[in-house]
Amino acid sequence: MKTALITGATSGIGRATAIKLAENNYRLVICGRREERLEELKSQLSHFTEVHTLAFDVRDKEAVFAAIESLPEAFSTIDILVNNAGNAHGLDPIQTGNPDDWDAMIDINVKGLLYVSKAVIPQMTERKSGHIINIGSIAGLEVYPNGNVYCASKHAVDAITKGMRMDLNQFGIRVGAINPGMVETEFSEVRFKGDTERAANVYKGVAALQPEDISDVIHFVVSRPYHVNIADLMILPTAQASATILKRD
Ligand code: NDP
Ligand code: 8X3
Repeated sequence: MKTALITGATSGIGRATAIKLAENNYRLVICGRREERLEELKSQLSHFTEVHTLAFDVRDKEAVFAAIESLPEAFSTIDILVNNAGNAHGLDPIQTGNPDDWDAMIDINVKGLLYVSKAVIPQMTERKSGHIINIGSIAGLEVYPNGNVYCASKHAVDAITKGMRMDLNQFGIRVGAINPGMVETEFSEVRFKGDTERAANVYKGVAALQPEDISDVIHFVVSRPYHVNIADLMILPTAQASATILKRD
């Protein structure tokens, strides 16, 4: 049985991925800051598979390393790392953007992903096997107005994914990116700081992707034969043609 560690498993894409992998017999380490949600998901999934929870903030370097270090023997060999934790904070032009939002996006989406990877990669290089999936975004492939720093953080994820694939090639480790377009999750609620009406408007009239659309693909990617690495995928709702072109009904 393979073990997958998923960051950001308390909501949206990460939660759906945990459910999909549990149903398909992967042992899970589910991570996030909201401990109650982790425990709830654990009890929901425990009849499918073994689940271990790790509550930590990916911004906290020491906490990240301590959490991975604390894994009990049965969960300590990570075959698959899904670097999913992340969010947009704000949607403002650069001249009025809030530096605290910038810090959050760089610290979580970029540095957090690096810390978790750094904590897990040594065992993969040692074993000469492993699979890292980084959740990027269409925002990592295009820049859109007011997306400035969020787009920069996801462009960084794109660069880090490519760099990881090169550096880890000699160890036979698979590295790939999944770059979704619009997915209906708590993403917009976080971006607009709890303004649920503004968040709901993002998805109004658009058949947005659902988290399960992405978790299906993640399951497909991890279940390929080991010599196949799905290196890079962009997944859009049919209603979306680019970061800014959307067909609203
Ligand atoms: P959600 O807001 O639904 O989920 C975000 C997850 O990230 C939560 O589980 C949250 O857990 C976790 N997270 C956020 N900050 C931290 C932190 N500091 N430390 C640890 N965990 C954290 O959003 P999505 O599911 O949509 O987002 C998942 C990923 O997909 C992100 O990387 C996002 O950028 C990307 N993405 C989303 C798209 C969309 O349209 N929704 C499109 C393209 C990419 P907790 O709060 O419990 O810590
Ligand atoms: C999330 C999708 O278009 O808001 O990464 O950047 S978008």
